[in-house]
Amino acid sequence: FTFSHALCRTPSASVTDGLRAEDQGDPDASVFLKEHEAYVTALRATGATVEVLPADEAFPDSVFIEDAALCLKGQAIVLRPGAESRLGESAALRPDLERVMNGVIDLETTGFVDGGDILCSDDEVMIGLSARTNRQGAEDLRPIVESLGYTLRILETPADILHFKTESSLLDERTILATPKLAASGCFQDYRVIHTAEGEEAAANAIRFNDTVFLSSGHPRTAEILRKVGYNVQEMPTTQAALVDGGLSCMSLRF
Ligand code: CIR
Repeated sequence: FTFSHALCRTPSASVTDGLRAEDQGDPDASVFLKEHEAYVTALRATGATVEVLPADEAFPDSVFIEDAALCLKGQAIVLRPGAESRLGESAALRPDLERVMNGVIDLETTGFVDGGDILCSDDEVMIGLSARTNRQGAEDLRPIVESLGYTLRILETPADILHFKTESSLLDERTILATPKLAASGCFQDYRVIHTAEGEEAAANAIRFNDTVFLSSGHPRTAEILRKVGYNVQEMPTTQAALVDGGLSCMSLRF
């Protein structure tokens, strides 16, 4: 959770066509832009260098840059997102990864992996199978992450959750914030788990970025729980990302 850099992408005007499980109205592209700017500013305030790539109108969901790649130990692994409209995001991002990372490794697979299904600690990469990430993709990722010194654990993302990290995030080396529902699957037994407060499940898509835990606004009881155990919590509005099933972790690659 200590990072010197992040890579983000400006939300496109086409974000109004972003994928969503349930339609609660289109996001407003200009409000999205403002929330995104605040996000970038907050990451920078931790001391990190944050590069913001230009919007890519061809891909409505490209603001959710985390799904197209995984950054580990200075290397970028170019993934294969599982939604048809998002498959091309990887190739579009690759030249930038070549430029900013020490090396780029392509996930060669006929399967699929979305970065949102991957939760990393210092020594372990957990990958949740979901509607976007299948076993073939996960198995083909295994040798790559093992060659970088991590163990890979394949888990199940419960059926009605988009991504594994929609409902979990790393708070520190041994602590995970998760919804009671995801934690109940037993996948975090080697970690200390802090549950989101009832009715605040969306708070689980948080990010620990250097000294700060960024939490989506509107989850006061979860914020309180985290502050009580000593985390420095900063709340950030994600109202527009939420309309297209996105949250804080999806909007950056951290390295
Ligand atoms: C999608 O359905 O792919 C986007 N609308 C949301 C992606 C959110 N990404 C993430 O949780 N890592």
